Amino acid sequence: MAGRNSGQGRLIVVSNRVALPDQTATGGLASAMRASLQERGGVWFGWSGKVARQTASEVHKQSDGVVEYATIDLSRTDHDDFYDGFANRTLWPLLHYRPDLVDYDRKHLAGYLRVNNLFAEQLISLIGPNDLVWINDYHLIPLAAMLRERGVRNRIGFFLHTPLPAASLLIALPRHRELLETLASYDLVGLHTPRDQRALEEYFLYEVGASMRRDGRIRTPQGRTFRAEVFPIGIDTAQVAESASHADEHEEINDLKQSLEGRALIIGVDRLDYSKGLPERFHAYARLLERSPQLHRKVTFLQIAPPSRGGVPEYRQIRRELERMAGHINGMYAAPDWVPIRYVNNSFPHSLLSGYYRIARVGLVTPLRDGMNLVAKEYVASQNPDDPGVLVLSRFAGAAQELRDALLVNPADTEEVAEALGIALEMSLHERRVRWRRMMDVLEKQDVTAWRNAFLRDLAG
Ligand code: GDG
Repeated sequence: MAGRNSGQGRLIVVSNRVALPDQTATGGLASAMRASLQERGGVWFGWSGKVARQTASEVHKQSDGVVEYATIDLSRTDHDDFYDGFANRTLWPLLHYRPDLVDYDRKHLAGYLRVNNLFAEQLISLIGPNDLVWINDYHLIPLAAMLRERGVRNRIGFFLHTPLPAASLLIALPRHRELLETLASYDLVGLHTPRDQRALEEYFLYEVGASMRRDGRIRTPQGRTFRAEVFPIGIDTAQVAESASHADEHEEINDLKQSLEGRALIIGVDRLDYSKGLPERFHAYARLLERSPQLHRKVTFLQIAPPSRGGVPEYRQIRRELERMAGHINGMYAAPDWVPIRYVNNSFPHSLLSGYYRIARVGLVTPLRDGMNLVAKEYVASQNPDDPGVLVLSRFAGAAQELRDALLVNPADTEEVAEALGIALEMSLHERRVRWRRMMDVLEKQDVTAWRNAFLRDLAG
């Protein structure tokens, strides 16, 4: 009975990638969907993460008693054109305000549409009459339109986990209307911030010729109506706080603490992605060391950056750049008994991450653009209430709309970030507590369960 819910249909979550029960979820979407489904139950459909000789026509099913996982494999060509190609070389940079990195190739677009059609074909057999269908992220924008073409009348919602830039940027995408107009096939489109919502409304008003109805629905010239609403995603705040409070039980956490020998720790945790502003962050830390010799040997910066999307050239390039920068900064400032930057390319279980966050005096989260940024929220939720650390946060992360008590910075302003680091390291216990409490209040109220419930209530309503 996975996913049955008091007489309603089931919840069917769709995302490009499914995090199977035995896999670590290292992305924001996977972390959030796993938390959303675990409590409510339902079906999670998407790519298995496996590249097979052929795109499989067969759906693999498994269940952990609460969630039913339904996955398909993709062929090398489909994976390369759809995932590495159109999703991650065209849409991702565009949505993150990097038109200079957009690589448009009709072959990739064809692969994107092919895989979305394949998803629609396989999904249709899983959808029952009253099921709610919740499709996630930029990989699957046209999926509702393809389901509608096949006669699906269920309520279908879409959540975009990335930012949505202004219409003037979106129109740089060749054939943008063919893709973006399909958003009108959803009943509800969810976005992280009011700015993203406005961008979507403006795109439909000025590019598509849609109008706003009195009830706030967008009406296309063809007469289809849908709503765009703001649902800032949260984390499982209580669970992260609980896990962090057991940090001392992990040998790895104690090892890190001991290795610091009393130095203050600055921590960054990001998928290795150019949107996360890592080179800018390294520069700012170097600037801090340059302007504050008294901090030498008193501070350590730990950057955890598990590689992602290695099939895309820009990701391989930024990896090389960061290795070079870390080497350069350590070469400039290291002493025989002190390494200023510890740069780690591995991923770690969440139980360890929350412990690492907890012993860090500063959480340094400086994306150039980010839909929300869950790491910022996890850092805050992991703090020791008696002696909390300080969050330094980019104004361009969606999280900055809610976490007003972080030290907000422009990540491109090296001097400003270096200054904020200096302020964070010296902040009084009283001020740290006041700021932390206010941020924690937000995170407790707007956790991942509240996010999911608000979205589903709205979709079902
Ligand atoms: C997208 C949007 C939006 C990181 N390293 C490890 C690890 N992680 C986990 C973190 C966190 C998640 O991955 C990263 O989430 P973010 O939100 O920071 O970033 P994206 O992956 O880019 O997520 C973003 C999000 O979707 C949700 O809507 O906030 O804007 O870009 O949960 O803890 N997890 C583990 N080991 C690691 O080494 N287990």
